[in-house]
Amino acid sequence: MKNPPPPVPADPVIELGGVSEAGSVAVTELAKLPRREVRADFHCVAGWSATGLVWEGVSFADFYRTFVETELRPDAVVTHLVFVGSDGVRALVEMEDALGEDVLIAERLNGEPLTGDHGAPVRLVSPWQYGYVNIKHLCRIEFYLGRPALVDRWSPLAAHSRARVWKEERHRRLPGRVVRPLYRSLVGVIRAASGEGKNAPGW
Ligand SMILES: Nc1nc2c(c(=O)[nH]1)N[C@H]1C(S)=C(S)[C@@H](COP(=O)(O)O)O[C@H]1N2
Ligand SMILES: [Mo]
Repeated sequence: MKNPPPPVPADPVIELGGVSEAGSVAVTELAKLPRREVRADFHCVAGWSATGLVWEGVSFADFYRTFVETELRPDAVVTHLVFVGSDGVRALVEMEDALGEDVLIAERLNGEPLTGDHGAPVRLVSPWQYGYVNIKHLCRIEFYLGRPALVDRWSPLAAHSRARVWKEERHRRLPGRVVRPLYRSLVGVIRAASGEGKNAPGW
Protein backbone atom coordinates (compact mmCIF):
# COMPACT_ATOMS: atom_id res chain seq x y z
CA MET A 1 0.00 0.00 0.00
CA LYS A 2 0.94 3.61 0.09
CA ASN A 3 4.16 4.91 1.66
CA PRO A 4 3.81 7.76 4.17
CA PRO A 5 4.65 11.15 2.65
CA PRO A 6 8.30 12.20 3.07
CA PRO A 7 9.01 14.54 6.03
CA VAL A 8 9.05 18.26 5.24
CA PRO A 9 12.45 19.83 6.09
CA ALA A 10 12.48 22.85 8.46
CA ASP A 11 13.83 25.13 5.70
CA PRO A 12 12.83 23.51 2.41
CA VAL A 13 14.69 24.43 -0.77
CA ILE A 14 14.34 23.68 -4.47
CA GLU A 15 17.76 22.66 -5.78
CA LEU A 16 18.65 23.66 -9.32
CA GLY A 17 20.60 21.18 -11.42
CA GLY A 18 21.60 20.35 -14.99
CA VAL A 19 22.96 23.41 -16.85
CA SER A 20 21.91 25.80 -14.12
CA GLU A 21 24.69 26.63 -11.68
CA ALA A 22 22.35 28.76 -9.59
CA GLY A 23 22.40 26.45 -6.59
CA SER A 24 19.06 26.45 -4.89
CA VAL A 25 16.01 28.55 -4.16
CA ALA A 26 14.51 28.54 -0.67
CA VAL A 27 10.78 27.92 -0.66
CA THR A 28 10.41 31.19 1.32
CA GLU A 29 11.89 33.05 -1.70
CA LEU A 30 8.81 32.15 -3.73
CA ALA A 31 7.15 35.03 -1.84
CA LYS A 32 9.15 37.43 -4.08
CA LEU A 33 7.07 36.35 -7.09
CA PRO A 34 3.47 37.36 -7.94
CA ARG A 35 0.86 35.03 -6.47
CA ARG A 36 -1.21 33.05 -8.94
CA GLU A 37 -4.42 31.10 -8.49
CA VAL A 38 -5.51 28.41 -10.95
CA ARG A 39 -8.80 26.53 -10.91
CA ALA A 40 -8.46 23.26 -12.78
CA ASP A 41 -9.37 19.61 -13.01
CA PHE A 42 -6.74 16.96 -12.33
CA HIS A 43 -6.38 13.75 -14.31
CA CYS A 44 -4.39 10.70 -13.27
CA VAL A 45 -3.23 8.62 -16.22
CA ALA A 46 -4.84 5.57 -14.62
CA GLY A 47 -8.31 6.99 -15.01
CA TRP A 48 -9.52 8.97 -12.00
CA SER A 49 -10.05 12.71 -12.11
CA ALA A 50 -10.63 15.40 -9.49
CA THR A 51 -12.63 18.42 -10.55
CA GLY A 52 -12.62 22.11 -9.69
CA LEU A 53 -9.42 22.20 -7.62
CA VAL A 54 -8.10 25.64 -6.71
CA TRP A 55 -4.31 25.79 -6.56
CA GLU A 56 -2.33 28.76 -5.30
CA GLY A 57 1.34 29.46 -5.72
CA VAL A 58 3.66 31.06 -8.24
CA SER A 59 3.89 30.59 -11.98
CA PHE A 60 6.68 28.25 -13.08
CA ALA A 61 7.52 30.72 -15.89
CA ASP A 62 8.09 33.50 -13.33
CA PHE A 63 10.23 31.14 -11.24
CA TYR A 64 12.33 30.22 -14.28
CA ARG A 65 12.79 33.81 -15.47
CA THR A 66 13.69 35.12 -12.01
CA PHE A 67 15.89 32.42 -10.55
CA VAL A 68 17.26 30.40 -13.46
CA GLU A 69 17.36 32.20 -16.82
CA THR A 70 19.42 35.06 -15.39
CA GLU A 71 22.14 32.57 -14.38
CA LEU A 72 22.45 30.84 -17.76
CA ARG A 73 24.75 31.67 -20.66
CA PRO A 74 22.78 34.01 -22.95
CA ASP A 75 22.86 31.49 -25.82
CA ALA A 76 21.63 28.55 -23.72
CA VAL A 77 18.23 27.21 -24.80
CA VAL A 78 16.65 24.94 -22.22
CA THR A 79 14.48 22.32 -23.93
CA HIS A 80 13.81 19.74 -21.21
CA LEU A 81 13.45 19.66 -17.44
CA VAL A 82 13.36 16.98 -14.83
CA PHE A 83 11.25 17.66 -11.73
CA VAL A 84 12.21 15.63 -8.67
CA GLY A 85 10.25 14.93 -5.50
CA SER A 86 11.90 14.25 -2.15
CA ASP A 87 10.52 10.68 -2.34
CA GLY A 88 12.78 10.20 -5.41
CA VAL A 89 9.98 10.31 -8.00
CA ARG A 90 11.01 12.16 -11.19
CA ALA A 91 9.19 13.53 -14.23
CA LEU A 92 10.66 14.59 -17.57
CA VAL A 93 8.87 17.64 -18.97
CA GLU A 94 9.40 19.61 -22.17
CA MET A 95 10.12 23.31 -21.64
CA GLU A 96 7.26 24.33 -23.93
CA ASP A 97 4.80 22.58 -21.61
CA ALA A 98 6.45 23.83 -18.40
CA LEU A 99 6.17 27.45 -19.55
CA GLY A 100 2.38 27.12 -20.06
CA GLU A 101 0.09 29.77 -18.53
CA ASP A 102 -1.38 27.58 -15.82
CA VAL A 103 1.75 25.75 -14.68
CA LEU A 104 2.42 26.53 -11.02
CA ILE A 105 4.74 25.73 -8.22
CA ALA A 106 1.85 25.39 -5.81
CA GLU A 107 1.86 25.85 -2.06
CA ARG A 108 -1.87 25.70 -1.38
CA LEU A 109 -4.88 23.66 -2.46
CA ASN A 110 -8.48 24.78 -1.91
CA GLY A 111 -7.41 27.57 0.46
CA GLU A 112 -5.19 25.42 2.72
CA PRO A 113 -1.44 24.72 2.75
CA LEU A 114 -0.67 21.48 0.91
CA THR A 115 -0.95 18.44 3.14
CA GLY A 116 1.68 15.70 3.09
CA ASP A 117 -0.61 13.54 0.98
CA HIS A 118 -0.95 16.22 -1.68
CA GLY A 119 2.69 17.27 -1.91
CA ALA A 120 3.88 19.44 1.00
CA PRO A 121 5.75 21.73 1.04
CA VAL A 122 5.35 22.55 -2.67
CA ARG A 123 4.43 20.67 -5.82
CA LEU A 124 4.35 21.20 -9.55
CA VAL A 125 0.85 21.69 -10.96
CA SER A 126 0.47 21.38 -14.72
CA PRO A 127 -3.27 20.90 -15.20
CA TRP A 128 -3.16 20.14 -18.94
CA GLN A 129 -0.81 17.21 -18.33
CA TYR A 130 -1.42 13.88 -16.65
CA GLY A 131 -1.01 13.55 -12.88
CA TYR A 132 2.44 11.97 -13.07
CA VAL A 133 3.93 15.27 -14.31
CA ASN A 134 2.57 17.03 -11.20
CA ILE A 135 5.51 16.18 -8.94
CA LYS A 136 4.77 16.43 -5.22
CA HIS A 137 7.32 17.38 -2.52
CA LEU A 138 9.28 19.24 -5.20
CA CYS A 139 12.91 19.47 -4.07
CA ARG A 140 14.94 19.70 -7.29
CA ILE A 141 14.58 20.88 -10.88
CA GLU A 142 17.13 19.96 -13.54
CA PHE A 143 17.51 22.03 -16.72
CA TYR A 144 18.79 20.49 -19.96
CA LEU A 145 19.77 21.82 -23.40
CA GLY A 146 18.47 18.67 -25.11
CA ARG A 147 16.55 15.55 -24.20
CA PRO A 148 18.44 13.93 -21.29
CA ALA A 149 19.30 10.24 -21.58
CA LEU A 150 16.57 8.37 -19.75
CA VAL A 151 17.75 6.21 -16.93
CA ASP A 152 14.47 4.43 -16.22
CA ARG A 153 14.10 0.75 -17.04
CA TRP A 154 12.17 -0.24 -20.15
CA SER A 155 8.48 -0.35 -19.42
CA PRO A 156 5.38 -0.42 -21.62
CA LEU A 157 3.92 2.08 -19.15
CA ALA A 158 6.82 4.56 -19.48
CA ALA A 159 5.61 8.14 -19.23
CA HIS A 160 4.94 10.23 -22.33
CA SER A 161 7.21 13.29 -22.42
CA ARG A 162 4.32 15.61 -23.39
CA ALA A 163 1.59 13.85 -21.34
CA ARG A 164 -1.12 16.18 -22.69
CA VAL A 165 -4.49 15.01 -21.39
CA TRP A 166 -6.48 16.40 -24.34
CA LYS A 167 -4.30 14.33 -26.74
CA GLU A 168 -4.45 11.30 -24.46
CA GLU A 169 -0.65 11.07 -24.40
CA ARG A 170 -0.65 8.57 -21.56
CA HIS A 171 2.46 6.54 -22.30
CA ARG A 172 5.50 6.79 -24.52
CA ARG A 173 5.02 3.48 -26.30
CA LEU A 174 1.33 2.64 -26.07
CA PRO A 175 -1.46 4.65 -27.71
CA GLY A 176 -3.74 6.14 -25.05
CA ARG A 177 -6.94 4.77 -26.55
CA VAL A 178 -5.53 1.22 -26.35
CA VAL A 179 -4.95 1.34 -22.60
CA ARG A 180 -8.05 3.40 -21.79
CA PRO A 181 -10.48 0.46 -21.41
CA LEU A 182 -8.00 -1.43 -19.25
CA TYR A 183 -7.53 1.54 -16.93
CA ARG A 184 -11.27 2.13 -16.86
CA SER A 185 -11.88 -1.39 -15.60
CA LEU A 186 -9.13 -1.17 -12.97
CA VAL A 187 -9.53 2.41 -11.77
CA GLY A 188 -10.82 1.51 -8.29
CA VAL A 189 -8.03 -1.02 -7.71
CA ILE A 190 -5.24 1.27 -8.96
CA ARG A 191 -6.52 4.19 -6.93
CA ALA A 192 -6.72 2.16 -3.74
CA ALA A 193 -3.25 0.69 -4.26
CA SER A 194 -1.57 4.04 -4.91
CA GLY A 195 -3.45 5.87 -2.15
CA GLU A 196 -3.60 8.86 -4.48
CA GLY A 197 -6.44 11.20 -5.12
CA LYS A 198 -7.69 11.17 -1.55
CA ASN A 199 -8.57 13.70 1.12
CA ALA A 200 -9.71 16.57 -1.05
CA PRO A 201 -13.22 17.57 -2.02
CA GLY A 202 -14.31 15.66 -5.09
CA TRP A 203 -11.37 13.18 -4.98
N1 LIG B 1 6.76 13.06 -5.54
C1 LIG B 1 5.74 12.43 -6.13
N2 LIG B 1 4.90 13.13 -6.92
C2 LIG B 1 3.86 12.53 -7.52
C3 LIG B 1 3.64 11.14 -7.39
C4 LIG B 1 4.52 10.42 -6.54
O1 LIG B 1 4.40 9.20 -6.32
N3 LIG B 1 5.55 11.10 -5.91
N4 LIG B 1 2.57 10.53 -8.04
C5 LIG B 1 2.04 11.27 -9.21
C6 LIG B 1 0.77 10.75 -9.71
S1 LIG B 1 0.84 9.37 -10.69
C7 LIG B 1 -0.43 11.39 -9.49
S2 LIG B 1 -1.87 10.90 -10.20
C8 LIG B 1 -0.50 12.56 -8.59
C9 LIG B 1 -1.49 12.31 -7.45
O2 LIG B 1 -1.66 13.47 -6.70
P1 LIG B 1 -2.44 13.42 -5.30
O3 LIG B 1 -1.76 12.39 -4.43
O4 LIG B 1 -2.34 14.81 -4.78
O5 LIG B 1 -3.83 12.99 -5.59
O6 LIG B 1 0.76 12.91 -8.02
C10 LIG B 1 1.86 12.74 -8.90
N5 LIG B 1 3.04 13.28 -8.28
MO1 LIG C 1 -1.32 8.93 -11.35
